[in-house]
Amino acid sequence: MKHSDYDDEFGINETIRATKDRSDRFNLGYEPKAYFPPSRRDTPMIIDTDAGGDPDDAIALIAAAAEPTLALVLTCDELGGERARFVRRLLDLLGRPDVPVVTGSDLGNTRLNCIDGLTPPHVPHQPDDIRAAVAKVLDSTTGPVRWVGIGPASNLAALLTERPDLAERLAVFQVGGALRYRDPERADHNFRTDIPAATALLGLVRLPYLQLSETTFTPEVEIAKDSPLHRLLADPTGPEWARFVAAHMDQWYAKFHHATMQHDALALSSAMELPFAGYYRAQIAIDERARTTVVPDGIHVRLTGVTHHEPFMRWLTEQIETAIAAGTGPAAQA
Ligand SMILES: [Ca+2]
Repeated sequence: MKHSDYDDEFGINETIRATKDRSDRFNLGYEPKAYFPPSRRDTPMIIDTDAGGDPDDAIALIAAAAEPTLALVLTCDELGGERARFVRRLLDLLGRPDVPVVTGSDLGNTRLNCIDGLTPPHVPHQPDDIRAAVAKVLDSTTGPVRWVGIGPASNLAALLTERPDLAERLAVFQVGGALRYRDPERADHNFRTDIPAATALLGLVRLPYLQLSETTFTPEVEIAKDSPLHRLLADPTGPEWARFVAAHMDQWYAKFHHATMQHDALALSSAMELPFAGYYRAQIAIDERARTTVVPDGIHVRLTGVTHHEPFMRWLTEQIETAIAAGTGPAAQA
């Protein structure tokens, strides 16, 4: 595997530079090659989602469905399999019946249900063998596989606890962690919903990309009730998938909040190597409440830094508009 300074956890580039300096001093002619990480843009992508609560997951899935690399969708914080049925229906309507959906961890929570009665009864419950589904994706390539965690980390923690060696194959982008959470007494939603899983993730994943809560806790990434984007999705003359998502958003607006912030599509965009969120290397600790802090000898991670919300939202809007123009979604054009 090649390395850049960005990936230089073990100081390899530093060593090369020191060797080059000594070589130059003693005229030994050592010429190091440059080290850069390979692009992951064409590698398979797995999405692990708690879709059906906050609609930002469903919005992210609209954009993800246009990606030929989308290989698998897992659900977490399940509602007895209803999140998986909802995702199955959404991907089918978006023209991606080829993408398997697997029912993942069920923590017994029922509060975040904004899909009540939406998925038709004929959509079957989805299989629940995560290990087999992930193995199939890993077996399809010898290179890395992208893992986009946009819910609690239960599935990934269970997988890597059993098979820690798989961490070498996964490039993990996880929405989770916070350095300045709005309530100092608790952690962000995804990490506090499954604290042991968040702790295991940090212990087992090699250099995860953590999208901190404060990165997207801003009105700049909101889709509000009756905003142009909400109205576009709810248009009665639009495609069925769009009205399906709009009905889901309506339950969120009625039960929780007048707007939804687009946390999850930003993590997707980072996995797609789009330049909206910048990451920097840091060392963090996680406490018994899953709150994260920067500490000198902590776990090596990447954290979101400067983020360009306005172009991100323009990109996301364009993804949705393109999908609507295509009817069943951009994938139908292929
Ligand atoms: Ca989510």
